[in-house]
Amino acid sequence: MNNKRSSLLFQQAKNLIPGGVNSPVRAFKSVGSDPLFIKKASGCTIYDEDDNAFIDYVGSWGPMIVGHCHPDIVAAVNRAMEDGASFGAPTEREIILAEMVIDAVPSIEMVRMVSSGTEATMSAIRLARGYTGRDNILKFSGCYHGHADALLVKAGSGAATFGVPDSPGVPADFAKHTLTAEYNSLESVKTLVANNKDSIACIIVEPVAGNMGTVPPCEGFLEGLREICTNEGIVLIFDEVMSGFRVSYGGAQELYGVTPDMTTLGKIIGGGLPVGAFGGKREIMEKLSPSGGVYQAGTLSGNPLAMSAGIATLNILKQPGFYQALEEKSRLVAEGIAKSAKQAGYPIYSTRVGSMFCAFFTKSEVRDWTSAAACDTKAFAKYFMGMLDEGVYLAPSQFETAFVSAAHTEADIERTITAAARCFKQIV
Ligand code: KE4
Repeated sequence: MNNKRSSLLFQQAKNLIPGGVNSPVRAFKSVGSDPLFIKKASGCTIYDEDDNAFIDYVGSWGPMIVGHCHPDIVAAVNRAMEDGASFGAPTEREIILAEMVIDAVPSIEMVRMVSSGTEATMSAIRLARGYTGRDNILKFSGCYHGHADALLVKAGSGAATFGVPDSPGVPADFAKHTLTAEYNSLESVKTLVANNKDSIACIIVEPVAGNMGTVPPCEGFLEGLREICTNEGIVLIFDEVMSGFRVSYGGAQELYGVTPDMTTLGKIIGGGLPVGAFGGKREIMEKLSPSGGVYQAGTLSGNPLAMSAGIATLNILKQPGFYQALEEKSRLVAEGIAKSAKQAGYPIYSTRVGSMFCAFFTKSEVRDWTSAAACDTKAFAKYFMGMLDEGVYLAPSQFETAFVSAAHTEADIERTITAAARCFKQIV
């Protein structure tokens, strides 16, 4: 595949931008290749700077659930742009999107818009701390909630329940307030809660984990977290930045029937423009400035262009049959890839929730970070590069999720499965 222009641009970018990218995972480091520079996209196809075309399963890491350049979204953003890009003042579009989010998401009675998922989770944690008067938070290994200091923390060694920084630049004093449990292990949560009685402000969890690959919640896990938080006065936060409006119109909380106290959103509700949101019970949200004392702010929060793209996107998602059609396409592609692996004699562990799916390069079950981390990432890298050569663009890491959009056709799915069959044969 000719990627001469991408390579040239990458060399230029590396002199100007750290690592040549504005977000680390885009650098293709874990697959040992230079990244492709993307010029444009349409539907489920992206085109790089060397005019190679790819069937896109990254979808900008989730936002592009209706496909790239959907005419309704392009028109909405163009109309908004003609009225003005940003005012730093309240607008009617913020009310319209807020109402749509509140109508859709069971836990949300009030919502605040921000400009990224990181801002949403960082703000939700501060609000939970302000609401409870408690300092500690609890997260799960393998879950990613953006790059706020409190969340770039890993479990302390041995019996130490306190967190330690997971990145230079995060003070130990911050990290010690973050406790880390094992995903799908209520026992690990109960132990930490018992050892830190009445000091935990919130538990934040991806109700469908999408940042260690796609890992569904085990039976009873979410219900168990709900019970623990209710009994202990802990704010339960579902980080649905990825799963929100993805696995169903009401998100994972609608799909699994478990209602958190707060929810964070992003990605899809901005239709590809910068957005994040956090919302929940009125009694919690009203603690937020200026109605309450917990401070949070943002120059471009509720930006008219992002609101317009979000409104147009949700208007498409709420059409009857949207998720049923997406479910069928997603089932076909995930099962087709798993079948190709099996026929090639290469064992993968395949997971899927709605239009989020993952092929784990392991023959064992994957239910948490420990089991995900045991995957053969070298074999995954070979598969990734093979699929790229076949014209299929997957996330450049074993520990990410693939996304199907409404724009993927049966022909795209057939091509993907055929490509996978060839790639697995090369790996065996
Ligand atoms: P942003 O700040 O990247 O908008 O959102 C952070 C975030 C929060 N919560 C969840 C569940 C997320 O998945 C994310 C961001 N997802 C990654 C994909 N694994 C974004 C890709 C990137 O970091 O470039």
